[in-house]
Amino acid sequence: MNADIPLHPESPADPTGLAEPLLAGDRRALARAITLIESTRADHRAQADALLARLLPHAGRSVRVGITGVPGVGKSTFIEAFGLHVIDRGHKVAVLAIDPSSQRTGGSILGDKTRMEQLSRDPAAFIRPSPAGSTLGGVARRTREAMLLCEAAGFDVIVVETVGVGQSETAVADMVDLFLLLLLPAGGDELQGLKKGIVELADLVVVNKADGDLVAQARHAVAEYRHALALLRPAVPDWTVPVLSCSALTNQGVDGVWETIVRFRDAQAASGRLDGRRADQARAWMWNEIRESLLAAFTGDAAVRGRLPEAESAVTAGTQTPAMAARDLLARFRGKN
Ligand SMILES: Nc1nc2c(ncn2[C@@H]2O[C@H](COP(=O)(O)OP(=O)(O)OP(=O)(O)O)[C@@H](O)[C@H]2O)c(=O)[nH]1
Ligand SMILES: [Mg+2]
Repeated sequence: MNADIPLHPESPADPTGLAEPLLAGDRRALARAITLIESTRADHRAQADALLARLLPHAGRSVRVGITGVPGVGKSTFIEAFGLHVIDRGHKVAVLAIDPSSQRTGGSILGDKTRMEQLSRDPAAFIRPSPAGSTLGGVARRTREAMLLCEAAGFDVIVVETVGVGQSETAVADMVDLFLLLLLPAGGDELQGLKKGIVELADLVVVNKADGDLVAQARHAVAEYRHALALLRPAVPDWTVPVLSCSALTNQGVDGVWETIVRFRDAQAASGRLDGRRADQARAWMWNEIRESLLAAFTGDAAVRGRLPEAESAVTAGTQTPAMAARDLLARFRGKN
């Protein structure tokens, strides 16, 4: 069942002492373990890798749900209502966030901790803000690893949140079992400020704020999106993307969202597509790591760095083709490796 197969089947001893309490469900140990994997220090990285190798056999047993939607759609309010509902059904919920726009990170942590007040106080919940980071790849890696740690700590529903205006939603869709798009009770992608292509990533669409004066508008939006989605080729075979409505404020319809997630997840598990999707994600993650590491080594290489400004100006001046400049730089890099 676990597609995230450890690369080192013989787990080395746990140098951090965090593995045992974390496996016992200690949230403080989990928080410290996540801090460790977020660290960029080389000695921390080695400890984090050892810890992950030790914990990987215990990861994977969760429902991984990605949630996106434009600012103000009600993601935090929805996750609070959804999380409490799911806890009520006997589950443990971890909420992680991906937000590479670091200037927003600080604010969104504090905002969410207060907006998800009841959830953050629940012992069956764990809320972790987005790690700071300059590259989306780096942020995504740490969020993936945090997800594995949460699973090892016994959290069996993982929610990964992102704002639906950048590139981060693809990164989230690439790490979850189900991707949920939260919409406002209004029509049109442009109207909602959604990036083109984001609707295509969704396994489930939910129109939020279907309450009060907005009920009729929400019904209209549901019909419109059902129609629009019927014209798209389904991303997952045998799955027509459902368009539901709910009110995160009154809780109405939140149970239906969870039921649909369970239905999707059960069908995917039964057909073997869940394992297939996770295996594909694990493979893609490995290649991302390779690309990022190679690029970091390349740009950090002294011989390359010394030559880069010259190469760039030759290319921009048109005196050398980009392909030739790249080959020359790569040859310098390889000469050292
Ligand atoms: N009427 C109504 N208002 C809602 C509902 N859900 C959220 N809101 C309100 O919408 C506003 C934004 O909600 P948030 O949960 O902060 O939205 P968000 O998507 O997390 O926003 P960002 O964190 O800025 O991306 C708040 O004032 C909420 O009270 C809902 O179901 N019905
Ligand atoms: Mg929010």
